[in-house]
Amino acid sequence: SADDLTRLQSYTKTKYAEPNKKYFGIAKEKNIIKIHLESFQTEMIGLKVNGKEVTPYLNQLATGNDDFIYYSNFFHSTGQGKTSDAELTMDNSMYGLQQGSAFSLKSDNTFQSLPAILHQKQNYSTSVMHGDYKTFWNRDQIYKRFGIDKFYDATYYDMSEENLENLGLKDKEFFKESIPYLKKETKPFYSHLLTLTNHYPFTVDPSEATIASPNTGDATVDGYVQTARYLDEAVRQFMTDLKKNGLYDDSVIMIYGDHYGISENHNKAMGQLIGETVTPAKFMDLQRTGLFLKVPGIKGHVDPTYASQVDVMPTILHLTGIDAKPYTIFGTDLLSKKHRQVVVFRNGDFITPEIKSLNGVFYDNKTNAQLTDEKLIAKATKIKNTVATELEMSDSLLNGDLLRFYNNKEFKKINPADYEYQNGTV
Ligand code: GP9
Ligand code: MN
Repeated sequence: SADDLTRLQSYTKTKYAEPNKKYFGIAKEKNIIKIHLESFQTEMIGLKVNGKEVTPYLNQLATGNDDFIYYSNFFHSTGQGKTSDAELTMDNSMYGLQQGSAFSLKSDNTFQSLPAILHQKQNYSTSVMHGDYKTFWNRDQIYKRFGIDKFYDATYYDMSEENLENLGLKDKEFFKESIPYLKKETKPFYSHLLTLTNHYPFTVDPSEATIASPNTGDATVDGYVQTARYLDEAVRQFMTDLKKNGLYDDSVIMIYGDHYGISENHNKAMGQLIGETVTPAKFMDLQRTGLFLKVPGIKGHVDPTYASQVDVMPTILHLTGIDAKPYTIFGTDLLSKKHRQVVVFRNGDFITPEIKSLNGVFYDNKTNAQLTDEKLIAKATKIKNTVATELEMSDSLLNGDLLRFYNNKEFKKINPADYEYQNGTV
């Protein structure tokens, strides 16, 4: 009801973090290229297998000496909706559902999404590109509610047998074929490219495996190293092509992992790979999926701020000079002095620079030793309660479809009937 909306907004209002004046509007009307790394975990950054780097290109970006800010403590907050939860969170600054995928279950809801805001405020054209068919995760329905103009699905790509691996188009081919589409987008554009090859069960054609298997004896973990390398090469190739086509310099580029690739079932082999036992606390450390952010006018550096996918929307809003205040969102701008460093996981666990909360038990984040200090336990308990409230609020938003009651002066309601995703003719 409208009362539930009031309750929700009196909560989200308390989370508003003012923009940092230094960066507000610095990326106004710049193209935004968003690259979704399937199943990428930053544990691969800097990791060597048999003396060889798994992800040499991303490692280079992660030094901070390239053009990107590397957020080294950036986590996913996805649940059962996996990729679709990551997309929901990135573009709406809310959490996925406790059970199932909001893309499938809440596709008739009203949203006030980042792509729609960018379109309405600064005339961005918006698109998604992906080498799978448009009905997967119900994307062709929910994207209409997000106000996404164009959806280049598999029908826009050459899906010949030799171009496929696992769920769909191979990443290198996908990026190559996406360049002409990007070039045709009306500027400024907000384009979201979703990769696919680094997906369970992590298979790669032997002729395209450019790093030797770590031979842990676990096919999932072994394969992951090789598909992560393939993904790394695909991103490098795409960056080179963006530069060649004049799309690199003046664009905001963000690269992020969507969710873990390696589940608890593979803790033993993962431990062998990283040379460390994967305890439950260590498993939480492995939920870092990373954010690399290039903003014209901001020099590359490493930023250890704790953050998650929910924080991206307010960050992009402020970079483009749109105040996040009128929007009902949960994240806080990464560049704001008031950014909140509590990372909320979908199951109610959380992590801060100081504390891990896992299954009701608190740990020192650095040492992973159980907390004994009364003061810290009291502090952790307090945070745990706000985390529970936060998830409850996000659930109420989705389950009550609360944004339908919100007459936001700063947002023109989306009519899904205005959107239709044609098939490509490749
Ligand atoms: C499918 C792809 C994978 O199109 O995005 O989704 P996931 O299985 O990772 O949720
Ligand atoms: Mn995924």
